[in-house]
Amino acid sequence: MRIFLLISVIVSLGGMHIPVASANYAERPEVLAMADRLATKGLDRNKVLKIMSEAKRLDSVINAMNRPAEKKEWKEYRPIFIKKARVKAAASFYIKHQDTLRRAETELGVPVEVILAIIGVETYYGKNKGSFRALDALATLGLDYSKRAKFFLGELESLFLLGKEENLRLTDLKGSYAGAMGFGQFIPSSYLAYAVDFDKDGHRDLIDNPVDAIGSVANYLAKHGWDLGYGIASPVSNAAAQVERMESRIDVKETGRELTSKGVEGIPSAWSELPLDVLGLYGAEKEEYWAVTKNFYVITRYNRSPLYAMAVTQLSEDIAKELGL
Ligand SMILES: [Ca+2]
Repeated sequence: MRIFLLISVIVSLGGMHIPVASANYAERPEVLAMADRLATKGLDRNKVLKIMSEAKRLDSVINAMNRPAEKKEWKEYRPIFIKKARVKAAASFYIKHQDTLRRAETELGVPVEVILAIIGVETYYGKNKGSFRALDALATLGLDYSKRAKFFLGELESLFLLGKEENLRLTDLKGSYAGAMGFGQFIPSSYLAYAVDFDKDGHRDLIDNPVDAIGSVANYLAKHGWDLGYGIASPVSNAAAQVERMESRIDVKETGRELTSKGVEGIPSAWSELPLDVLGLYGAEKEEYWAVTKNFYVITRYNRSPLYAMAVTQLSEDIAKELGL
C-alpha cells in the first residue's frame, strides 16, 4: 500500500492527476461479499463493483459523525425549529400540496400538520435535502467508520437494492452526511420499507417528488402505529417524581389514570385509559413536564431524540393554528 501511495504521488506530481490514496472500496472484502449477496438478488456483480470503485471516502462525513454529540437542552433546541419563518414556509408548502396532504391524512390517518412539521424540521420543505453523494457517505461510514460500520454497510447494500428497484442512478443520489435522502430524509432501508408511490406514476421518488414524499412520511408514521385518536403531548404538573432522567427516551407504559393516582396533575381526561409517559424538559424559564402518548413515541421512531419529537409536536401545533386546521 505504501509503495502504491508513493507511486501515485510521484505520478500525480508528474501532472497526470491520478488521485492520491484513492479509497479503492471495490477491492475491500466486505464489498466483494456485498456484491456476492446483491448478485443473488438479481444485481449485476460487476456493475456493483464498478459503482463501488467510483465511491469516494469523505473525511467530512467522518468528521460530522465524530463531532461531539449535541448536548443541547430543550431551551436551546426549541428556538432552532420553532420559528415563525418555518411556520410560514409550512403554509406555502400547504398551499401547493393541500390536496395531497389531505389525502394522506384521510388514507393513512396522520394529521396534515404533523406531516408538515416533519418535512419542515427535516429539510425546510425540501430546501436542505443534503449535498453529499449518498454513495460516498454510506461507503465512507460502512467501510471506514468502525463504530457503526455494520449499520451503514447494511444501508449501503440497501442503497443498491433501492437503485435497482426504483431504477435510480446511484452515482447521482444526494443526501445528508449519514445518507438520508429527499424531503423527509429517508435512509435507504426506510426508503425500501416505507416509501409509497403516492401519485401512482409507477415510481417511489422521495427526492424530487413532493407528492410521494408526503405520502411516504405519513406512511412511515402510520406503519409505526400513529393513532388519530391519541393526541401527542400535554403539559402536566406535580410530575417530577415520575421522571427518572430529564430529556431522556420515553416509554409509554402507565395509563393516565395511574399517573393521576400518583399525583400527576393536568392529564387530559380523554387520556385516562391511554398508555402514557411523563417527559421532563429543561425549558427556558423552568423545568417542564409533559404527558406524552404513543404518537409521541412514534415520532421518536423517525428520530430517537425526545427533543426532536417535541419540536415536531410544537411546530405541528403552530402550523395547525396558522392554517386554521
Ligand atoms: Ca410516484
